[in-house]
Amino acid sequence: MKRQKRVAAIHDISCFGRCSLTVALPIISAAGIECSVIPTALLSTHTGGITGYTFLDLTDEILPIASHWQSLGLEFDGLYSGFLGSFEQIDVVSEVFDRFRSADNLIVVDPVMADNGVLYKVFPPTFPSGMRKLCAKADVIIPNITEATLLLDEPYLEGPYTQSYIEGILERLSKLGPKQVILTGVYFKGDHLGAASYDARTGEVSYAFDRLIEGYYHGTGDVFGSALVASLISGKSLAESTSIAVDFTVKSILRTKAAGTDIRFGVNFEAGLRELAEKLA
Ligand code: PXL
Repeated sequence: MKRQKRVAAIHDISCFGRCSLTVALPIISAAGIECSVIPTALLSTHTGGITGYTFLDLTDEILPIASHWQSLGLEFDGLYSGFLGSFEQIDVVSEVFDRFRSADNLIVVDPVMADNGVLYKVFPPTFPSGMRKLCAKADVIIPNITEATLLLDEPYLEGPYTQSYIEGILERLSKLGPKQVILTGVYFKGDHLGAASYDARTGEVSYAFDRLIEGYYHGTGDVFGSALVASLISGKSLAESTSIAVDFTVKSILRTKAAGTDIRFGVNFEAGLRELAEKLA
């Protein structure tokens, strides 16, 4: 019998606020994929627009967890990293990738570190150069435009963007190592926002756009990344997975906007899980 697909998600646990593992677990599980976790840090909430949060760095737990898994002979179809709890964790997660990489599994790195032109205040200025090394180990990376420019050591530019600028970024990012790159926060002139994907092996670029929704909704990068990983591991193509992830994220934002809840508390992705599960079944 073929083993059920299995992903290891390597993110923090923000106990409240719908991001990282509290998003990755339900979304990946909804696709019928077993989701194991390596928590990178434990926080009472995420750090976006909320003060006074608790923070426990779990760097020292990561390799012992990996070693125990290895002793059990566990294998993973995907490894998916996101928010890391310390600079040192970059090398530690890189080692986890080395230990669990196989001929046909997928390593996905979301280089969570910045947005709107600024590096998150919890990270030192050296963080992007470390993240660049981790991205070099990935098969797929999913930066937003700010993260992409930090990875490339290029100045951050405000949109609207041109197609040649976006496609240049995609190509330069793939030269760092990952053969597939998905860039989020892409918009040209008009009221559409979405993601661009690039497969360096075929040269194929594709775009998935939806309407632009005003406001900064927290955790949407993790909702997008988790839906993307769920789709890719379910066997959908890069372009189709990108479009499924954009659709899932936009519907989650629209539901949240209609409900008028605090945008720091994450988006209502839960109500979209059934539809996602049906699409990926
Ligand atoms: O969604 C990204 C993210 C994940 N985890 C924590 C964060 C953030 C973004 O701010 O603070 C703890």
